[in-house]
Amino acid sequence: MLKRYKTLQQPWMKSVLLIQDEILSALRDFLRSEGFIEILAPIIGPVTDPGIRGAQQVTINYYGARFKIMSSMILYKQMAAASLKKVFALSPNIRIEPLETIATGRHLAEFRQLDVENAHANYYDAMSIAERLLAYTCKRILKNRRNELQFLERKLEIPKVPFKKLTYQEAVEMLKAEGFKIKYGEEIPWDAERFLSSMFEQPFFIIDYPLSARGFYDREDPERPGILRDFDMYYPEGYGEAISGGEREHTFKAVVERMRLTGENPADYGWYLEMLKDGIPPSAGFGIGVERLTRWICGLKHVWDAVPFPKVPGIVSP
Ligand code: ASN
Repeated sequence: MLKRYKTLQQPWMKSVLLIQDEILSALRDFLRSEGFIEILAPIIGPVTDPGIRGAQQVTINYYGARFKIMSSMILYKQMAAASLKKVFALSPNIRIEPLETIATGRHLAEFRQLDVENAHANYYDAMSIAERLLAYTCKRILKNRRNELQFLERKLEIPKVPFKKLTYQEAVEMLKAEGFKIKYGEEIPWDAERFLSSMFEQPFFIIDYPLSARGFYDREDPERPGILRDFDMYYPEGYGEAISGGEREHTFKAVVERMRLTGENPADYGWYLEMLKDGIPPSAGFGIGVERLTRWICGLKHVWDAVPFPKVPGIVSP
């Protein structure tokens, strides 16, 4: 394998990084044009996102207290949205992914997430922002980085908005019909996710996950107990999950109940629960992984080819 500093000098890698630079400006330009304000995210804190599908958080000793490195800044963006209404932040997240995720080609132990949160919005509003954000980003790449795409032999089209929406139940039924063994209520396994994604030629949403599949912050539909007002967005062509998002459970009582269900200890969530007790507005939002977005736009086999300094699960190099 080439040393990383040599890889960075390869023409294909330069094309990827030039495309990524354009992706980063397109994401910011679109969100600003929609009235979102960029905020700086925390890197460590007493709490972080517990809903990370089997990955482990990293705990550090912070002046004698146990602090976490952000697995996502979701709880913090709710705080910011309570003040500025429409916010976004682009920040690194650390998730010590299980070793077997290396086989998916789409997991990194360190990645960057663009987190978006919109006070008083519902999950359909959040999906509308997400799909238009993706379409705009593709348009910008086709306009300003056409040569680099050609060099990578990637045929990219601007996806057509609105994207198709499947419910979780419909997705599970489609997968069962193809022979996958999935129980209603489980997360969609990695191999099934890849297969489902390969059945589509345009990005699409999976909505309305069951309560048991997600963390405490995705809001349960008051009209449909057990169903969450949330979504994932999938890239087509086998690239799999792109985005997770949803409406937030934001009342103190509901969040404490949900924490008990997911096995979280409310005592660990000091400032967050105090904030909810004081009251924050409802909100909805999502997070999109920048390296996976780059991978899909460039048509790369592995997500670690979509980042200059990758941290691949299980691979430790000096
Ligand atoms: N950032 C995602 C969201 O906004 C959550 C996540 O990364 N797990 O819902």
